[in-house]
Amino acid sequence: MKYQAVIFDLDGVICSTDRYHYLAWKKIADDLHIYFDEKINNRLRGVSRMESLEIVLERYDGNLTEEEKRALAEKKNQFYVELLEQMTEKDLSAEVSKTLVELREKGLKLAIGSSSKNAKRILGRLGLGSYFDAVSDGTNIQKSKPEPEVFLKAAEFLQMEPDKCLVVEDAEAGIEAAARGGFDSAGIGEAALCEEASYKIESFRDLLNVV
Ligand code: B16
Ligand code: MG
Repeated sequence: MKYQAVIFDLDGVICSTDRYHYLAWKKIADDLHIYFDEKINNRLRGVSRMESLEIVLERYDGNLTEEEKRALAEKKNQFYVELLEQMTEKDLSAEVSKTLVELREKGLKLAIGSSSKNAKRILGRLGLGSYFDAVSDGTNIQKSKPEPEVFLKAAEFLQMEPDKCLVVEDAEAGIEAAARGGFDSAGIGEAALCEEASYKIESFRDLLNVV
């Protein structure tokens, strides 16, 4: 086997919370009369909450203090967390769940590398609360993707060197983070178009052919 561990991004790889992020940011944008659409939302993938807010505010004419910005980010998160309440174990696809089991049966360690501060809440809702060998997320990093910190921490938690781990990502920022950290990466969805991705996969199951 080429790798001893797989580090998964969460939003967009293990589950689809992008719709909830979209709806929550849309509410913030509408309140401020800022134009916001799915295309802009795509730029928020893998990016931290405060950096996402800055992208949303690119089309805002007024001036906001740091305190006002923090309040907006907090409000967005409240909407988002309310939407997450709708998630259940049924939101974990059979393909993802089967593939995780098969990867583990091959002897691979499995970890999460997510920019989200809600990662553990989401894993809990999906019934994966204690499934992974390590969870590195927005709560244990200073710099989010495309900085490699979240993946380097995941490797450290697993006590593995980056070259023994494969990162799976749906966002360009995540593929770049993996490359900067010395990890090979598998790009899925939009990230499959990234030149820097070591492998381009069409579906989650294809990972079984990569490791
Ligand atoms: P939160 P990932 C990322 O998760 C999302 O893709 C990104 O859209 C979001 O802004 C970021 O988490 C922070 O999320 O507001 O919940 O802390 O793709 O790295 O798993
Ligand atoms: Mg993602």
